[in-house]
Amino acid sequence: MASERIPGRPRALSGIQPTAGSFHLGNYLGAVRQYVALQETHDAFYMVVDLHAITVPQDPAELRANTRLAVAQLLAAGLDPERCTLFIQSHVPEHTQLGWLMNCITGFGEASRMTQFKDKSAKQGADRATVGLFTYPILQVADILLYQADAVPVGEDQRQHIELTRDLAERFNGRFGPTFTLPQAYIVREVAKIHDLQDPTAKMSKSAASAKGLVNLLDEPSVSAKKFRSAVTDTETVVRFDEKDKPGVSNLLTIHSALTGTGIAELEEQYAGKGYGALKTDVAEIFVAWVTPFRERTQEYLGDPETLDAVMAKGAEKARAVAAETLAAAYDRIGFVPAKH
Ligand code: AQP
Repeated sequence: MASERIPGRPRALSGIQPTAGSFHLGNYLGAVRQYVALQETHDAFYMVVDLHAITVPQDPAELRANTRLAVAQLLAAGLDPERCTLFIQSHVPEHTQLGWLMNCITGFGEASRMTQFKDKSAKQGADRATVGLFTYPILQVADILLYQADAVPVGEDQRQHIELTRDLAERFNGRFGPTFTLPQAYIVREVAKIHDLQDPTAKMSKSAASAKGLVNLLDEPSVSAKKFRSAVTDTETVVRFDEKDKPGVSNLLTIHSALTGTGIAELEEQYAGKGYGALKTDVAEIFVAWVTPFRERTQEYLGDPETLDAVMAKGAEKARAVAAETLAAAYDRIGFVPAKH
């Protein structure tokens, strides 16, 4: 199958890790919602990045289950395999192959400056961090360049990796001739960093020390509602968006606005004189109303393994057609003798 670009449509590429039994609200608002929107305007490729998942220890049975669960959640969120290419990263071997080329043009110091590695290895304990965790941003570079992506929808935490991708693409193109498209990060400012409900200065993250501030989409909605109702705010009572002095309230306003489409200024007016209790209760209710059908759809997809398998097989075939072409060009430019079959 030859790969052809869809005329007039830029390429988008992104990935999400199958490292938990549920996506969290930060994953959804910061990234997955943009995946769904971009399938209307872009030639979009989205993958469940199981190769990235194993940079930290994974139980094999859980990894397999979480990978299928991730696909089910992406479909439940609105990805349509007729309008985008949805696949599993390890089904496309070109990712690791191009990853090696990228490793070989990356400076050790350059890789050492990746803040995600520093954060994640600190959480692991520095002596337990793997070489895979150290080089995962470089595999991510290969993920993006393989598809000649123009846009990469991600949260703010990934911005540095997109910069590295541009640097390495430019370096390769400069040394070996034009091969790769230079991508842009596609980051929606308002939702680029959803914060932990208990520690609103920190990013909502599955590996937070406490799960009290983490909203998992597949948790019992009543559990999440309680987390919203006990979200940390501040000692004032005025509902006002001020990320510096009122990070907890601002985070709740951001989530409210993202789920209802109401502007922040309008929300500030709506809650004038009402206090934080009303805001927390409303955000809890709004979230529950949104997440309930999402959970049901996820369960439906999980209960239909043939459809999931068919989606993954079709996605891998479409992705490989594009990836193989880019890898062949990169192998040729770098000076590898072509294999004769
Ligand atoms: N809090 C967040 N706000 C906005 N976007 C976020 N993303 C993650 N957390 C937030 C975005 O979600 C996408 C997929 O992320 P991932 O699968 O790479 O997971 P992650 O970034 O490793 O998520 P966590 O929960 O933060 O995991 P740990 O704790 O392992 O670091 C990405 O586009 C990411 O930007």
